[in-house]
Amino acid sequence: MGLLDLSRELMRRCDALGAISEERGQLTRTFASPAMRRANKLVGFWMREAGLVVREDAAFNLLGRWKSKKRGAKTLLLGSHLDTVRNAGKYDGPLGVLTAIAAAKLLREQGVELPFHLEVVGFSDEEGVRYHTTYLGSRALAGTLSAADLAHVAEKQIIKARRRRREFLGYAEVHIEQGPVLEAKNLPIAVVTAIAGQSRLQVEFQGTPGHAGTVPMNSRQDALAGAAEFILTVESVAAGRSGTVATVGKLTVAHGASNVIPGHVLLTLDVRDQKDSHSLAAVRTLHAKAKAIAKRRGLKLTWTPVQQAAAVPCDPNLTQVFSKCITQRGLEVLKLPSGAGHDAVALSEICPVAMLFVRCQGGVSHNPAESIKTADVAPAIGVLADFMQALAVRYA
Ligand code: HGY
Ligand code: MN
Ligand code: MN
Repeated sequence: MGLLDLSRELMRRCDALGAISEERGQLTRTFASPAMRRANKLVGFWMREAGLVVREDAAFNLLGRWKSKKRGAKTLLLGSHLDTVRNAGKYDGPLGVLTAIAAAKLLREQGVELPFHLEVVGFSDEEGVRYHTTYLGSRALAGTLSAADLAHVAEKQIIKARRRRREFLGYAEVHIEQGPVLEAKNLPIAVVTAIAGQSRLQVEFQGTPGHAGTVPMNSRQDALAGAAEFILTVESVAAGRSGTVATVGKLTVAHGASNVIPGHVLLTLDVRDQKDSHSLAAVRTLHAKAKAIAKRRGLKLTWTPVQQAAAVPCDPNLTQVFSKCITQRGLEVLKLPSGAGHDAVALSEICPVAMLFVRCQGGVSHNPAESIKTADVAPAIGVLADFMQALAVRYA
């Protein structure tokens, strides 16, 4: 099968996978849900069709293995995640898994023998929608989950997915850019230099629930009004710090009703920067501002860090191999940092990591309007296959 046929097939597979959801009328697949099991079943079929030996590990990660004949071979891990955010697009995650399957299929059909085992992985929980902590599947595989990480996870057995630390020679991931640069430069793919760090927190404002019709405005402890003031503060603090982004993505009003003054509000806070010192400074500033708002409004503030993921540089050697493969295909090498988090962050704890970005329309992602072009998938599959062959020369 040539590159264009493989790309067309991949696009059809993204459509089929995009129809597997736990929510009617929109694409949502969260950790360990029945929809995720159905997705693993379908992708597992495609892995087998490419000649890979398929299994699901204890963390519900889907793994397709192409065993090398070389004794004592290490393993190259390629893939991305199969879970999604709510009301997601169909390429964030699946593109990376399906590109890896296509590249493996291309090399196997060419009769290539690799001096390393190849494993294609579909991680089970990169987005962290279910437990608000990201990289659950990849951290389980990397063996870096702490007892604290597992405290709120029902599926304790995921810790058994842990692999040997020295097993992998590297991890590479193909992912949509989720930004506008490739489109602006009119390039199909780019190589990733680093992945932003992220701080995920839970913030609660507790006031006094009351009757909307009888409590005078100057004697209210309105938790939602306090949260609203904080949310606008998050926006203005981040807007004032170049390179820092901050988002309140989820807001829950307890016992919400139109005629009740909100007494308890829970919100999520996501703060990122390519420099950890910058995002940590922004979190400290926002904590101080939240305290001041709570004090002035007579609210109780509960500030709970949920997860701190450090910024991760991609491995210069693997990145150089990707750059060479891009050049050999006659394409310009563009190097981009990633503002989005990826499973490569978790894998970087146990092996070198590298990433390839693929252009997506308008840079739109975490949105059903997410879209890519078949013509851009072809060079991604080709470069990934070339990457594997370049490493085969190095590890022969
Ligand atoms: O949040 C992120 O950056 C990724 O989509 N999980
Ligand atoms: Mn993703
Ligand atoms: Mn995502």
